[in-house]
Amino acid sequence: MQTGTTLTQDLRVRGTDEALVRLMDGVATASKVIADGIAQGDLGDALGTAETENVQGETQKKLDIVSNEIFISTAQASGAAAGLASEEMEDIYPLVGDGEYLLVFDPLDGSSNIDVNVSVGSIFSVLKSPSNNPTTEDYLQAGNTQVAAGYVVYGPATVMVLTTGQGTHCYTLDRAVGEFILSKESLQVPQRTSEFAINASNQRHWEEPMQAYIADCLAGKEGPRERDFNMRWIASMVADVHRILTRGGIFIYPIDAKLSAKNQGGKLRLMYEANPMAMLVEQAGGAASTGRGRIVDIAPEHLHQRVPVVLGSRDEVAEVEAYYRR
Ligand code: P6P
Repeated sequence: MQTGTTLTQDLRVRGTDEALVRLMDGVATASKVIADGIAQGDLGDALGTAETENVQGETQKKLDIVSNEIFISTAQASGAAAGLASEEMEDIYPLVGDGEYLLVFDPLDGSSNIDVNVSVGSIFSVLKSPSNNPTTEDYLQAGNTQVAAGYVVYGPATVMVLTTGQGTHCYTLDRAVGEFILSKESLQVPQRTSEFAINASNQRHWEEPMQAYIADCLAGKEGPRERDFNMRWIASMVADVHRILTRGGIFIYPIDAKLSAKNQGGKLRLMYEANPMAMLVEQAGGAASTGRGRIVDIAPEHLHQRVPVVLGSRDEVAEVEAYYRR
């Protein structure tokens, strides 16, 4: 009998700060509990809709609330975080103790997919805390200051994909042992792709450069791109990004007239969706842009700020940016 390198062993081998190891171990514990709740499906009592809405005005699933609470308790138990921010909570959440990090997370992204048994995920970002009693402003740090970023995809396998700035690595949950085991090191996103991911039902609302870019992809060999493209859209960011980190592609959630009309800068949230995914993709040799500039260079203005997201294969992200420059 033998097992591979566990998450905490691998982090220590990479020289990771011990408090950060403890925080990541807390996230791993939270995700094991969440994975179990999801796997029970309708047999468990975690599915179904709660009678509440989150700060985004979205109806919450019971598991959204349970997942948020699990992240809070495991982060507090780690003793490594001074505070938390979550998609499911309007305000920051101070923790007791003298933790040196801030954990910013979406505890269960794509939860509308749970009822139809499609992969969902948890997304998290780690920042340094400037003080023991961080204010909301202390969380508003650009993505290029992230200490670590990752997600857990709850799919046929439960896989954590994590970067601490030394590449992007995969850890697969060995349910028999109850440990995340290093399963893929140093992911590399192929530079070139012929596969795009976008919710095409919003096409009439897109800005002109995005309409032109997608139209040219759809024109295939006879069009200006001179090759055929494939499309995928799971409508679960973690699942779409995992595919792109694994085999390449470009993921796009652009700003559109509907979102602008609601005074929203996009659909996806900067602090706990776009920034962590951007770090993971860049650490794997890909690119992450709003279409007009690098996501991790954005100076955040508020906790639940939304941004357009164009990320994945570096050459294709550059192609989209070229359409916006024309
Ligand atoms: P749409 C899930 O609700 C989410 O936040 C992301 O996980 C996903 O990529 C996107 O929204 C799906 O949006 O408009 O296709 O339902």
